[in-house]
Amino acid sequence: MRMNPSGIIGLILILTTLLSGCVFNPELLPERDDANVTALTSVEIREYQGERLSSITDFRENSLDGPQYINQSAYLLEIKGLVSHPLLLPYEEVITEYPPFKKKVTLFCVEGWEVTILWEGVRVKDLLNEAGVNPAANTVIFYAADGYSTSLPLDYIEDRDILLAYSMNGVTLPAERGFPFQLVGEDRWGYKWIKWVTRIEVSDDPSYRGYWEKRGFSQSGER
Ligand SMILES: Nc1nc2c(c(=O)[nH]1)N[C@H]1C(S)=C(S)[C@@H](COP(=O)(O)O)O[C@H]1N2
Ligand SMILES: [Mo]
Repeated sequence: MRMNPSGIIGLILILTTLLSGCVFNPELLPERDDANVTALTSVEIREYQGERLSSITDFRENSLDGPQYINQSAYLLEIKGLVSHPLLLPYEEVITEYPPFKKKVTLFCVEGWEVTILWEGVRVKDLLNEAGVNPAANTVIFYAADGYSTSLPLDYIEDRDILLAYSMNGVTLPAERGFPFQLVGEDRWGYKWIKWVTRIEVSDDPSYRGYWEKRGFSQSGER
């Protein structure tokens, strides 16, 4: 039987999502004493506070260079730029040393689809505060493993408690969804929700343009 390419991609996505659920290792989870944070499970949550959530397989994978497969033990999150002490943080350190938050937020892609997911992650501002933000800073630029980048105002990141998510619907982000981290760019178009984040640069250049912004999409990304 022949399958068209989108059928094959869909099948691969479903299989890899199922597989990542099976090999999900609870040993990797941080220990928490925060009673508000639900322990992560390998089965995704589909309802939160009485409302339906989308499935983590409802996304369309149309990233610029396909899914990135990041090696967790080699991974380091770099925080640099206008900070008093740049940081290089291993995955476990981000997850265990910073307070966890969760939020139900909808991602809207400019292509006309949307997904509502329960995200869990750390606040970007908590990472930035650890690095010590220079008072001249006004912009945060994010870079990813596939060469993608985007930027957002520092005020937005701080005032809105913007999350760097490591879990969606109670499941660790699969590679297709941006493991180890995806930015939860609430109230901004999906192209601001950078996946596979490797570097966060604090800057005083509000005119920096990321991948889609350079190609004509709005700099603010406001919907
Ligand atoms: N690194 C990286 N992040 C990215 C993209 C990308 O191509 N590369 N695409 C963006 C776009 S356009 C959207 S709509 C969201 C959607 O997430 P998804 O690809 O998991 O569906 O990811 C965003 N983050
Ligand atoms: Mo998108």
